[in-house]
Amino acid sequence: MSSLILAPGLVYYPDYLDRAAQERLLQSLRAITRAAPLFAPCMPRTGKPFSVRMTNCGRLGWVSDIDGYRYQPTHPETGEPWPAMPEQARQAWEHLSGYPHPADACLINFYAPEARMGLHQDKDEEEFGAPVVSLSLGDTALFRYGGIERKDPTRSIRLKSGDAIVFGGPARLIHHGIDRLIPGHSDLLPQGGRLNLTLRKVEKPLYSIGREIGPTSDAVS
Ligand code: MD3
Ligand code: FE
Repeated sequence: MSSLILAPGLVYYPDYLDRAAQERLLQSLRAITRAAPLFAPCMPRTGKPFSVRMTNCGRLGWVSDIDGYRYQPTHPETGEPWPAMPEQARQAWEHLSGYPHPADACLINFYAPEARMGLHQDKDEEEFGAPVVSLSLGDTALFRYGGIERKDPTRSIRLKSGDAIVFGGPARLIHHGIDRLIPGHSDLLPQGGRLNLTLRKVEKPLYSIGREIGPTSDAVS
């Protein structure tokens, strides 16, 4: 498996999923969106709709509405618990996160050909010691990332169908966004567009096995 370190804490895995794995994951996502339909989130306060539609799987899901951004255990429209995470998503987290607890949230973003996502930081989680793992399916996206400060310089890379990217450590709180899709690079989604999965540990783990933070055995030796 090839990987490229793009910045401290930012590791890119081009072609992490081969075509057959992409098709299997897409089938799982179709089942998930039947149970937990894509919804159109809107900006807190203004109520301005996002161009990206979303749903979630796993124990917790990220939602945004007029009241704010938050993680919750149920779908905002159906009121049902989120569907379970597909095996491939759990495996990707285990393989790529380097984090000793399972993810508790998997946000599924759907980009129609004109959708975009402005530059932002992900700070709605309690646990910044865990990385965020992203999997891309469908059309290529022009992904932009910068630094901790909004004014920091930015760079762009193309995220293709099957690519994975991991943001941890010093990269966990960098600004990032999707400038636009580049159509016609993948025929995975028959109607075009892009799906992105972001896997996260939202809550602080209830226990720690000592690899993460705090005093270690060094403290008594
Ligand atoms: C860098 N999604 O859902 S994935 C998001 O392609 C989000 O749908 C984009 O940004 C998408 O919040 C980008 C790559 C990504 C995800 C999480 C990150 C980059 C990140 C968290 C911290 C830093
Ligand atoms: Fe983000």
